[in-house]
Amino acid sequence: MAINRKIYFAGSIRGGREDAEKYHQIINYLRSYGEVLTEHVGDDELLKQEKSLSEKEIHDRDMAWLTDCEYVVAEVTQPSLGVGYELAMALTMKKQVICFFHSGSGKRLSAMIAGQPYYKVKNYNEVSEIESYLREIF
Ligand code: 6IA
Repeated sequence: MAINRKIYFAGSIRGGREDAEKYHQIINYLRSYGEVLTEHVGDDELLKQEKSLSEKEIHDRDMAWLTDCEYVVAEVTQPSLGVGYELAMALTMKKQVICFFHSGSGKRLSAMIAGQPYYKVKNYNEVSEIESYLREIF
């Protein structure tokens, strides 16, 4: 197993935290496959520490991590401007991108993500399904 694989996890923060527990679980699965650079996205306690950073510091640090990573894994059910921005940057940077969408959410994924074949979008009903998707990918 390549322990030094760097994974950038993206999930909604100011877009809404309804799915935060799912992010937490996905990050736990991802830890088996590499170093997750953005653990705070699934951890409200860690996020509180971000309050000491300016908006620019958050943006610049996240962009440095995005540049540094090999894989971007995004949970895209809760629409988020930040996640959309990260996905667009990841495409420009030619990162490997995997998106997870909760099909039982009653939401519809933006056509700008669903219609871009570069993004491998996987639909799931239970978060536990993501574990087997990740096993196939890594
Ligand atoms: O637009 P959003 O806030 O929903 O954007 C979420 C995405 O942008 C996540 O995938 C993060 O990688 C990134 N992001 C946005 N805000 C932050 C943040 N602090 N810390 C780290 N990454 C962020 C936000 C303020 C905090 C004090 C609650």
